[in-house]
Amino acid sequence: MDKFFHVSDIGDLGAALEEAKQVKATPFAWKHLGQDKTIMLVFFNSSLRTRLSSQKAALNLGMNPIVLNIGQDSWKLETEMGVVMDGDKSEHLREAIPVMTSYCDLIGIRSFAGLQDRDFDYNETVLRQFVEYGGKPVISLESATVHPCQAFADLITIEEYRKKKRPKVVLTWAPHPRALPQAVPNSFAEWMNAADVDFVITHPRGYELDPAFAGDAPVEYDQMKALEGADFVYAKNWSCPGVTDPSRYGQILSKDMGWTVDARHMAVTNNAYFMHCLPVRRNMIVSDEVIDAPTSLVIPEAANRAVSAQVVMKRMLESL
Ligand code: SN0
Repeated sequence: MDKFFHVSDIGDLGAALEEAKQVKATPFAWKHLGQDKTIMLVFFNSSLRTRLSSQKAALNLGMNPIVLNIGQDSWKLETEMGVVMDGDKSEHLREAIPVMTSYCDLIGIRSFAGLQDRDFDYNETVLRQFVEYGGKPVISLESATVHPCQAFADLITIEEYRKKKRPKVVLTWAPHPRALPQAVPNSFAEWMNAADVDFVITHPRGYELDPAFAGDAPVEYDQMKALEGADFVYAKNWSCPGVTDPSRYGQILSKDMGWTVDARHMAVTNNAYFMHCLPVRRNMIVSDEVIDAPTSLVIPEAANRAVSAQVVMKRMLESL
């Protein structure tokens, strides 16, 4: 495996879930794989789970993690080609990437969508430069359009808690004060479409996800109707993906607090588990009552981030 962006990069999901189970049971069984190997974790944006779980996964595999926070610890980096660098950015990715990858064996990048230019974001302009100029296996630690480590951890969690072979999983949009990327819902949709689940998406009109990720998943605009009989409720805010109206890309179209997942919503589900990738805005995305209930999986879901990251790094080390 030389890149981890999409569900297709992991191959057979049954095998990946089986491997996740083994990694979780015996996390130190592959320490030899990472001996004398280095992973560089590059953050253009804030992180808590991704940073810590990636370091933990690397350490479990015997690897040395190096973490770099761009703009704080390093020079500010220019990401666009062909610009006159007369602003605050001192170095171009074109040089910084091969320099960084000369010191490591694997590299993970966090680089959120800028939400200004849909083409720049949806072409994964920053990540693609790491693939092109880095020459080392690349993991997306949430890039412009995907967050595969999160979606894989979500699938592992659903696999652990499901009470039936094919559970109903509902991805619901929920309100947020800021414009957020679509990476988490894009990847969640992509992975759920590939998994053995009955998947439904619900959001206000205008929030349609890019078909490259949403595929043929049914969209139900009536949130209550979508939630009926759900076994897992996955809440997330995202800004306008600009599918139906490209001029509104990255904008907030609704702050309707009627979409905040609360006890009224959970009451129509099949005693569903609540999921969210975190960080979560309490009483915007989800009521205290729902996130504090025993059916909330947010903590085990976050814990599984170390498992998904370890499976991905293990596979990359095995194919070096
Ligand atoms: C990010 C997002 O893509 O939605 C990361 C999620 C893993 N979330 C945020 O930026 C939330 C920031 C906030 O102010 O709540």
